[in-house]
Amino acid sequence: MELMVVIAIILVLATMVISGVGWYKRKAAVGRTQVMMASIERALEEYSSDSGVYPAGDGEEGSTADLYKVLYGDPDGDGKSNSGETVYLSLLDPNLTGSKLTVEKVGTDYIIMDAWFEPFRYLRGNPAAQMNPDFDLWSLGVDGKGHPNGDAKSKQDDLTNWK
Ligand SMILES: [Ca+2]
Ligand SMILES: [Ca+2]
Repeated sequence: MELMVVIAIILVLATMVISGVGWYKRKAAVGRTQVMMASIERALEEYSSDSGVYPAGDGEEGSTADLYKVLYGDPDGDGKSNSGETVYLSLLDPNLTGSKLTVEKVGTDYIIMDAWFEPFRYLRGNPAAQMNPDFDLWSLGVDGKGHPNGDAKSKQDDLTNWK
């Protein structure tokens, strides 16, 4: 009987530790994604103050392809910044490993991923759909679903630049 109680206590403690670790990991991923978004936003502001425009984006999975090109100075998309181009965000180097930012080659494009390895979404050039006048940047969060087509619940964990 006593052994059963000890086992039960151990199981309860193990469950607490596991859910605590899960909570901590999730919190860390959220923080990492927020830091990435802040870096991208800052680089976009610098790019726009130099060039007078923001790159276009349709808010779909591949919508950070042009962000990568202009912010990393790689218009030909070969994974290396071109000489003479300004690098606004050197963390976008696709060859960097262990970086805070992850850039993945999808088809012929490099796209920017959040901490859950889901593509960031970027919308610019569609004022009717945009939440911000300049640009929308968001992560779908841990569930990989959300703005604009997901249901209300899927949007709750989204990380966005408009709220
Ligand atoms: Ca290049
Ligand atoms: Ca979500």
